[in-house]
Amino acid sequence: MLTIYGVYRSRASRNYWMAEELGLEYKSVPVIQAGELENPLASGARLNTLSPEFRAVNPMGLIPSIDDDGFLMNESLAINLYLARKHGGPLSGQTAIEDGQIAMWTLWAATEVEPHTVQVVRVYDRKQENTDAGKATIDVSCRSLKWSFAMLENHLAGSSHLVGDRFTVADINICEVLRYVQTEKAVFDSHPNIKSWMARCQSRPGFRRMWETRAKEAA
Ligand SMILES: N[C@@H](CCC(=O)N[C@@H](CS)C(=O)NCC(=O)O)C(=O)O
Repeated sequence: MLTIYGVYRSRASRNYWMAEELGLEYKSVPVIQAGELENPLASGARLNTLSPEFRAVNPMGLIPSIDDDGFLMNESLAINLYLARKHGGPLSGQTAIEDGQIAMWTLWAATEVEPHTVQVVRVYDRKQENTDAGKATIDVSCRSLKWSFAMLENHLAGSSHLVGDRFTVADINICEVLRYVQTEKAVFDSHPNIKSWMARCQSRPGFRRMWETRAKEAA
């Protein structure tokens, strides 16, 4: 049985979406970010990223983690690659070239894209999007993403999805990293191929189920 540790309002959303796409049975353990609690180490505090029980699963104290029949694993994007490899099917690479492309897109998302998109989502999490400092951070982050967006836009001009002209784990991984800047409508309006690809990915029943559960999650 697969257990996913982490609230839906975290990078665990990627793994919940993946599990939904694969039709897996899974258990969710809603570990919350310690910063969301006043006193995360108080006795009786909600299970959080500082809780010793969770640190036994991930000593880094970061969500998500999984326990797949005793196999513990961290790192949201790598977890999705593992689940794709384990369960096979169209979401996974079918050839060495597709495996290479999926790894390339995923590492690109982690190293070139997410460091910038996460800055934007943090501004909104702190409700600073209308402050001068918040606007400046959003502006710098979006400008840093210029070449990444240009490259992806160009790629999607020639194919419906990232790899093999079908929906794969690469689409989940990249779509989730880009979701953090979806608040910046002008960026997507000026990249219509990315905008319509994201809409296609996010209209899938697997994403919708994850998103609805996320919306109902207690804050
Ligand atoms: N590279 C990691 C990053 C994990 C991460 O930073 N998770 C955040 C939540 S999205 C976290 O657990 N932060 C710790 C905290 O807020 O206490 C991954 O992709 O899994």
